Amino acid sequence: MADSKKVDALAFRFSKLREKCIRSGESIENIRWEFLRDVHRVPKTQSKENESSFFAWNKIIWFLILPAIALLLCQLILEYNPDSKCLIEPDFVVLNEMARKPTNCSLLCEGVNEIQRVANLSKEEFISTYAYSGRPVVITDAAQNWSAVGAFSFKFFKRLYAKSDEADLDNVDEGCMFFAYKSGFQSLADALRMSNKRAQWKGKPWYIGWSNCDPNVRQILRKYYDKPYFIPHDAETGDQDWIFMGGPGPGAPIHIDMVQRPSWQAQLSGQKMWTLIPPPECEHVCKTVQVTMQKGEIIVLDTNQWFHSTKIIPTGELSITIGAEYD
Ligand SMILES: O=C(O)CCC(=O)C(=O)O
Ligand SMILES: [Fe+2]
Repeated sequence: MADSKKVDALAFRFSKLREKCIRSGESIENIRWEFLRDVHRVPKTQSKENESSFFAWNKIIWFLILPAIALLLCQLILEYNPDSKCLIEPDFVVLNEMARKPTNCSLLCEGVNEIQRVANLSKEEFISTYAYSGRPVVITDAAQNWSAVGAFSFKFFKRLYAKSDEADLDNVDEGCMFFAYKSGFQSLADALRMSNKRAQWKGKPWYIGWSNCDPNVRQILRKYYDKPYFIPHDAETGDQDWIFMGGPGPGAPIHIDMVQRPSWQAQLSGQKMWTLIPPPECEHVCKTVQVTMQKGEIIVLDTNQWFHSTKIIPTGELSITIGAEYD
């Protein structure tokens, strides 16, 4: 098998495993970023280089390859007995890191000291500078006129899914995802059933994310937003909407994704701070950058290349975002 095929096959198996573990309610919060930084640390002096890379390789073998074999074996067992549990909990930072293609640091992040905020972004400039380089950008005027700003709320989603006959909210088989983070909810249905008190941020804090799989819901959602104006006509946006919602405090913990394409995300309510960390192999030329998204702004970034985490800023409003991938 060619190398790229192997990577694709591995990526496919890991993404299946990820879905399976999300379905079985396993937590994906167990992040070992510090460990990964250690594995990839660029040696400071030439004399230590060989020694460091020797230890780094040992670490890679012990901490990445062996658990991966254990996970693959576990997956085989799960094929025959879906009720069994994995001995080793999958750590998606590590798994995605293993399947990731090496980054072109000068294209992605070299010289990026802060995330650019731009307005009136032409399609041409979007394509030449941001669309496929992975360089993050915030387009400040991109979602200002969408009716989703102001219309989307916890109640809006509760009513929307209650109305849809077809929405099978406990079913994630269609490639539909639900991220519970630390909320304790088992599914989107479970989250939408939370008490009014908790929904109004007077109970246990929560932050959730999901991708919508219901075509009726998709049709309604799209009445409230447009394809962002800077995305070229012939560039497709993915047919899955991703929604993230929750109150002040931690949002998504640090992770890297393994989705097909780069994505945009519009801030429709509240404010959210993003932290983007360059991949370890780019640490010597690239910096960690942060940006706080205001209502009506869109961020574009390649979540397959930047490690990222989010934090909701207290403003008195829930943070609500919608996003999609583009081609
Ligand atoms: O919006 C968030 O809190 C996280 C979003 C995210 O991880 C993503 O879009 O890849
Ligand atoms: Fe992500």
